[in-house]
Amino acid sequence: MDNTVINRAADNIRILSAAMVEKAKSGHPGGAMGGADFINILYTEFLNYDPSDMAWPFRDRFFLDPGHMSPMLYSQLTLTGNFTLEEIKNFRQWGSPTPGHPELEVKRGIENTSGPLGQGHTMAIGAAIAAKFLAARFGNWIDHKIYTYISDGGVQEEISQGAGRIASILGLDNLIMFYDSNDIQLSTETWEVTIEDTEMKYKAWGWEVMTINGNDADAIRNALKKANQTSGRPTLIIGKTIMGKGAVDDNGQSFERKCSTHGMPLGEAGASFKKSIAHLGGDPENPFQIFQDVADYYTKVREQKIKQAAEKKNKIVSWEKSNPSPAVKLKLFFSGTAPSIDYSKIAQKENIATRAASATLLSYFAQNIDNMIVASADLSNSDKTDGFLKYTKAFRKGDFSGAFLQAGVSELTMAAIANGIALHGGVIVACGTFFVFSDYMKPAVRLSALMGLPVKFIWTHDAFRVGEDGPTHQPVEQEAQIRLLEHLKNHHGKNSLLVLRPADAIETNVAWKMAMENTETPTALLLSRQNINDIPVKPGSTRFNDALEATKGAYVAKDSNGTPDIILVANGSEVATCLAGAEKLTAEKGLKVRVVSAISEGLFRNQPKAYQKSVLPDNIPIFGLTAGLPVTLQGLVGPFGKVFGMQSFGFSAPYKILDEKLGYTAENVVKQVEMYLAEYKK
Ligand SMILES: Cc1ncc(C[n+]2csc(CCOP(=O)(O)OP(=O)(O)O)c2C)c(N)n1
Repeated sequence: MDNTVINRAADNIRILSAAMVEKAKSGHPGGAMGGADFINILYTEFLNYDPSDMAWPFRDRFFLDPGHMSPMLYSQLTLTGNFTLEEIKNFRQWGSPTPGHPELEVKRGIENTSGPLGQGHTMAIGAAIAAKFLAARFGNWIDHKIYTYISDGGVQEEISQGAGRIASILGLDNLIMFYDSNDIQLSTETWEVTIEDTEMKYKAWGWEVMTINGNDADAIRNALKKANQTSGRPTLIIGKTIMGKGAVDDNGQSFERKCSTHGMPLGEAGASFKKSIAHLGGDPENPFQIFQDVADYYTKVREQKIKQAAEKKNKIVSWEKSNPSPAVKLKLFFSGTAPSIDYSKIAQKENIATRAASATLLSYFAQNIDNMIVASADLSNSDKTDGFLKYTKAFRKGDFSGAFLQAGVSELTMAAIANGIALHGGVIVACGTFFVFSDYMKPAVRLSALMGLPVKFIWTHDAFRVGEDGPTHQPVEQEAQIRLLEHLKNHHGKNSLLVLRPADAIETNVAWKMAMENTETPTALLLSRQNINDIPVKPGSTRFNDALEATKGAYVAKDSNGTPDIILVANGSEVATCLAGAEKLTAEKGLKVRVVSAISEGLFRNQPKAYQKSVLPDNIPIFGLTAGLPVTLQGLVGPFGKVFGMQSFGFSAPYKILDEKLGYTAENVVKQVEMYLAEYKK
């Protein structure tokens, strides 16, 4: 095949990428210049998409892992007509659609936010799982491919271990990964930090692996053809590429394979920008151009892609006509609408742990929601995601009729996969583990929050009451940490994460309702290991109706007769402790006590001030009780309030002993409140 124009197009991508970085005076040109040949062939000859309708649900997807190689993606998407030259000239500038690292924008062909190495390709695995899940339900015409692009950094990140393992155990033959193996990274050459045989590693996991010259059009084409024919396993194409391909210095000598071109403009790195552009066939005075022959070629590619997509769309329309009710269902799934469920009808046993209440809901979901995937990192029987599993089965290679992902012990991988499932669309996703291990998941939770993905994170064993397992398993500072994301807005002005720690079983119904109906950001559910006494029903109400008030973030769970002398505020199981303390304060000390259940401070802060003041007036002393750090409730008690919380890591002992020793009893509430009131009145 004549590769003249293809190679010119790759050089054009190299020129645009180098020019973007040079103009911005910041960015990463070298990797982008090396990867240009692959992405160019992928987008012209293999990727099935509609350039005029990039969000078409049945497109192939391309997930970039090394976000620092954004110039390569933006340049590619400029050739396909999704970005303008003007926009890429504004690379990394305020308000431009070409930020330093790509930020999710499906309509323009950006399938995922990337930057933290390793997560991008793991999200691709999530998308591949979602595609298999939908194909198992609606037919093998859902056969789109998920392509992903990884670099040395992504391969070295620990998350790639979980991703590599899961992709192969599930036989994800709809996943094709290109490894841009250029032997260069940021500070060093790759040989200085690893001697691993990456080909053997992926083969050992069960991948199909090919090693090719990643700058050779024919080799790339052949590898992609072979990958597309591979069945039963994912494919890794190791492309040996040249960092900074085409870069030359002032003397016209090669300036390729240099660490310095990884992360700075060519000129700054020691190459000659102008000579490099000329060497690649561009105009050094005006590098932001698309060559005429390349533009003509891409016009044809564009027409052909639109035509091919139209053919597939027509086939889908015929499928829809012969399968009207699945077609309606599938549309509904892709609309992302929350399922309509009457949460008041989901009965709970009395005085149970909130993780057990969550299991009841998950069992209901498994039987009533057809597009939900739940995952657990080898704790399904403890985090009670087994409530879901009981009514379905785990995914197996070749069988995606189930809806449960046994992720193995890999919390970060699981969270990034959940993000990828959500990114694919058409599927609701939840994943569970112990709250203390949210530490392992945080980088993916952060990206989920940044992208506004409706992933549900189920975190059980929410406090020191894990008990005998001791401090390694007892979250203390985790709630304060994770609630910081409630204070942080996403780019659409929403709290970037909704964090819910329900106080009893029925509040857990409401929490799950809030989680399912929150289709715009991720939600975290913090659930207790131990049983909790239910909050008493208010006269003439139902517990569900009372608990519905949790949708405002905080509500009065039990009020005093007349203006309270003291307000106790808590969330989770400490609400029950506060209620017990309140009874004693009234019976023994004659105090009028209000108890507030604050499931989410972030949500409460979004309510009108009048509501906030009606729950927590600013002229009444407020006492907070938390099994987390005192700072968890500091914002709710205000400057003159007091919070009793943990001062240290937990301890290994039965949880009731811990409650006694650490002061989480009605008696200690009385004592602490008395001390606080004495201080307050001074
Ligand atoms: C989790 C994470 N750690 C560190 C970085 C900073 N970083 C960006 S690129 C890079 C080196 C990666 O080298 P490679 O993946 O080989 O890319 P190339 O040099 O080929 O462009 C590092 C350490 C990051 N983006 N993400």
